[in-house]
Amino acid sequence: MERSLVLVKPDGVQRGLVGEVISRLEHRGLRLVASKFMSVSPDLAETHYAIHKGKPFYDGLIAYIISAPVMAMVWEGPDAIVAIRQMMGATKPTEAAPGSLRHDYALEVGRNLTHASDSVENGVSEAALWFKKEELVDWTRAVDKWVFES
Ligand code: DAT
Ligand code: MG
Repeated sequence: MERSLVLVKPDGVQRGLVGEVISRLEHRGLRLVASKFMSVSPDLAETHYAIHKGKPFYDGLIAYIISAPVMAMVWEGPDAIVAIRQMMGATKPTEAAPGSLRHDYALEVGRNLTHASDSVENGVSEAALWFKKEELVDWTRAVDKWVFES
């Protein structure tokens, strides 16, 4: 079972798309582990996007992510990293596959609606960065056996 941090970024929150993102993740069969509606501090934004420091879009990216609240979540499932990245679509919305969230709801890379962890290791570390251990809920669903093969 893999875990991914998922953010509905400020544009998604402002545009009323939190429910749409959650709905798609639920319908796919992924299991919610944690959620928190929150303002993002500059410190958290800089740690989260540390890998992009120095790139031309970095300052704009930090300004964007702290500009309004986000919906932060952790979702899990088999191959959750690939499955969720596929649902988000390519970073640049005009390159995102039809049917993906970024294709269906976004136009610009600087307003691309969501974040999802890009590797199993980053899923673990990003979940730990955004959530306390006790905020991550281990649970089973009655439907798990109909979604997860084992
Ligand atoms: P992703 O969010 O698909 O994982 P990323 O980790 O490469 O993409 O970049 C993080 C965010 O930074 C991305 O969602 C939007 C912004 N970004 C990335 N590349 C950009 C670019 N070339 N111009 C402007 N913003 C960019
Ligand atoms: Mg990324």
